Amino acid sequence: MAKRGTCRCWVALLLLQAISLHFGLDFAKRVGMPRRPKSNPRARDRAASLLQVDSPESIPTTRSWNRAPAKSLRLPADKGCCSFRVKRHWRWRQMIEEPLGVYEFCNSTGPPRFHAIFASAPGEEEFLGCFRTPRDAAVAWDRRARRAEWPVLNFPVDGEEEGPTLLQDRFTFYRSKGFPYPPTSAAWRRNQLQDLLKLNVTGVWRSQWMLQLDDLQRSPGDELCWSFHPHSFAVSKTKGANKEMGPVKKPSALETFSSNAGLMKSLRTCLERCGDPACSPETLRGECKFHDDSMIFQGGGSWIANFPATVAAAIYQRFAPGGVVYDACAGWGGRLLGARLGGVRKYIACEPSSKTFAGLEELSNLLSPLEVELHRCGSEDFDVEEEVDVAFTSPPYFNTEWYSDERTQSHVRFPTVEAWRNGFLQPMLAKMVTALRPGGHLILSVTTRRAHRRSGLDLEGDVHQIVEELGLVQEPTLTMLKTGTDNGRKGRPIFVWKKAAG
Ligand SMILES: C[S@+](CC[C@H](N)C(=O)[O-])C[C@H]1O[C@@H](n2cnc3c(N)ncnc32)[C@H](O)[C@@H]1O
Ligand SMILES: *[C@@H]1O[C@H](CO)[C@@H](O)[C@H](O)[C@H]1NC(C)=O
Ligand SMILES: *[C@@H]1O[C@H](CO)[C@@H](O)[C@H](O)[C@H]1NC(C)=O
Repeated sequence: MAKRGTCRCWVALLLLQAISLHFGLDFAKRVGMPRRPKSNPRARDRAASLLQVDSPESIPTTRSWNRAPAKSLRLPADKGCCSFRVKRHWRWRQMIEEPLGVYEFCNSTGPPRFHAIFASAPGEEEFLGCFRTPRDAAVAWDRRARRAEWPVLNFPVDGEEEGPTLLQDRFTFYRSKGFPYPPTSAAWRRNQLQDLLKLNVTGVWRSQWMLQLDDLQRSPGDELCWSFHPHSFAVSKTKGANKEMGPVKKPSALETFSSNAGLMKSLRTCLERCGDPACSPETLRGECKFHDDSMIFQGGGSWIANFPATVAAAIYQRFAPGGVVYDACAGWGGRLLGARLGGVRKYIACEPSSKTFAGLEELSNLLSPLEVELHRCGSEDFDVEEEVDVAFTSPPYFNTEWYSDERTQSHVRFPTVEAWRNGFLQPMLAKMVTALRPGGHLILSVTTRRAHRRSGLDLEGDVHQIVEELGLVQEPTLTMLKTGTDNGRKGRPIFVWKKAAG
């Protein structure tokens, strides 16, 4: 538990805070070692009242976002800062008590330094500087947080909440409630769909070839899709396709939640990076996908992503208005939901995982008047019976996501890169192309990752070679921008080909 200071100490800190704000960080840097401020009693009352709800579903969701999957933030190694290379190992007490936004790093030559890191926008982290003491870093972080009207702070003044003291309460709450699954009631699902149908999906086009959402990691419709796939939180990503040792699984969101370290890290970042003092189920689910279950702060969780429904809707609206579409690997339902939002007449798809298939069937019952035809099989074996206007999918990336151990999973049936390419990727693409009407479009969301290349899989290259051999003509590539502030730097490509008319 956090130590409580005396009342005098708290007043002194308030003063100090005001002075340091006034004179800038140089002053704060000269102040000695940090002392924990007294916790804000009102914040604690509010925290307590938040915890008196019966079900996690009724905790209000405040403004929040989830970050992009693990990436290492490049920190300047000059000015006495430490490089990012040394990962932070926590002790349990530190996890609860350390100020928000402060990361201790050190290198073999120098003393430890404290870096203040602020999440300035979805997927964007801002480096605020490195400091001699945690307190200095915490003050810098608070100052930035106030500018962003962050509701949780290290050194709160009247009416603000103190982050670290909330952690223990949240931890106890979620330990007793269990994993914060999304709501599943019919009424909740209907409301979600009603709201989604009000969206103007045309607005997702930022220019002719660019699609943009405020936050790709948390896009409209995701929650509705997850509601039908509670098993998605038990899915693991793998660390590449190591040929000798076989794939190494990362912890799933459920495993991260189940470990004390994973849950505490996730709750910390709900406060410090998502600005969600309630640590709502929605925010926490995202954070559990980001973190692993270790005492090291390194990301490392299984970021299982859905294809954004509104992006799919915008693509369908443009390439297949009122038409028939085929999705060879349906996945979590982002494109199925997108077909409804984009005014498609009929959606045909394959999905071999039995749990995911069941979820998609349930989702499709909600989506009339969209006609839905789902097939529980691998798409390498499936011939579409009618002509389609668009064949659009995001195929599994060999074995980087471990959806299920069933034999129908492409990476289980074809366990080597070579066999997977010839046995799954090629026939799937050939059958998609066959299904297309003359003048119809093949659309694929694929990227080659470093881990793929290391294990000899160049998904992007292979897909291009196969589709070219199938005789399609490539059209300009669409870019799906990752955040609202991205200017095309981090976009993900969506490739488009056209089948010759006549
Ligand atoms: C398209 S999803 C990847 C997640 C993705 N971002 C999405 O769009 O939801 C990959 C899906 O392909 C499925 N899959 C695996 N083997 C397959 C096969 N042989 N044929 C078709 N789909 C397959 C997996 O079960 C998984 O649901
Ligand atoms: C290691 O720490 C020393 C002293 O703080 C610093 O001068 C040096 O630049 C650091 N090196 C790296 C690689 O961070
Ligand atoms: C939807 O958004 C587009 C582009 O942002 C705009 O041109 C169009 O008028 C909007 N449609 C409706 C019904 O608001």
